[in-house]
Amino acid sequence: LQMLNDLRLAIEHHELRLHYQPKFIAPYGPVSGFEALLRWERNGITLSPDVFLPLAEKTGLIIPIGEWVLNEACRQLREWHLAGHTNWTVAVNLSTLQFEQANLVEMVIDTVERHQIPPEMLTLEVTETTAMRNPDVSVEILERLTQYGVKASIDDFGTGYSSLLYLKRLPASELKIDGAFINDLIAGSEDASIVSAIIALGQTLNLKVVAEGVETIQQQDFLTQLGCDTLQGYLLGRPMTPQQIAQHPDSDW
Ligand code: G
Ligand code: G
Ligand code: MN
Ligand code: NA
Repeated sequence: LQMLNDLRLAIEHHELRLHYQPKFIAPYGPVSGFEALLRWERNGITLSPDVFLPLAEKTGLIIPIGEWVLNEACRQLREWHLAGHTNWTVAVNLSTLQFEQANLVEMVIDTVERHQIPPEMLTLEVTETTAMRNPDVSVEILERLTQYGVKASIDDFGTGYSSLLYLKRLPASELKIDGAFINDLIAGSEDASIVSAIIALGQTLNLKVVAEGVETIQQQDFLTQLGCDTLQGYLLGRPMTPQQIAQHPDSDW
């Protein structure tokens, strides 16, 4: 398979990039941080992770790729901090295989130490489905990471099967409502009730609630009314290169 051969070489050929999508404190900012989103520049075409991550996951290549992502995100975080953005955070997505790899905790701590960044500025996003696969183990892994200081976020929330008992025990600081509930969000809809319930759950469990996929002003206003803490989506900012972020005209960032 040509794609697999190319993907094996993508790291050493310097074809992987991170784009960063801003997250805003509701309703209008400022920027609280960014989610790192992987891209592969393959023969002049930018590929999204949906195209190559399933293959990376199946073949185990996600392990070196994931280490590259974490290292690059920490390097960027360090650079932003030195440039004065000392309150910007970066969130990195972890796949199931990465989350379950034996030396994840050591690898994360080692990377943070090497780049000399405050661990609190790094968030690890783990999907609800991944976190609930083996909840006792997830609690233990996240406990070690959060004791060190790194933050944890439960991604794509609402699409998995959470045990509320375990959700309560997971030492996460953030819940990300899956974009599927935000797409058609209007007052009075079924999605509005679900989103409202997730926000209430987050507040009860002392978790910051993030909405992703915010595309309209109506969604932005409504989510703010419902008490959502943080907003992310094309309305507020697309995934961008670090250069685009450096050139952003809004000083309120
Ligand atoms: O970025 P979109 O930008 O197209 O991302 C598509 C999917 O890929 C999302 O589910 C996102 O969580 C996932 N993703 C993006 N970047 C990374 C990454 O660095 N590692 C992992 N494991 N998943 C990622
Ligand atoms: O699974 P995860 O939530 O990590 O993935 C985030 C995905 O959502 C990425 O593919 C990212 O590019 C995409 N995304 C970010 N903002 C928006 C948005 O406003 N609308 C849509 N449709 N997708 C978005
Ligand atoms: Mn995510
Ligand atoms: Na998500």
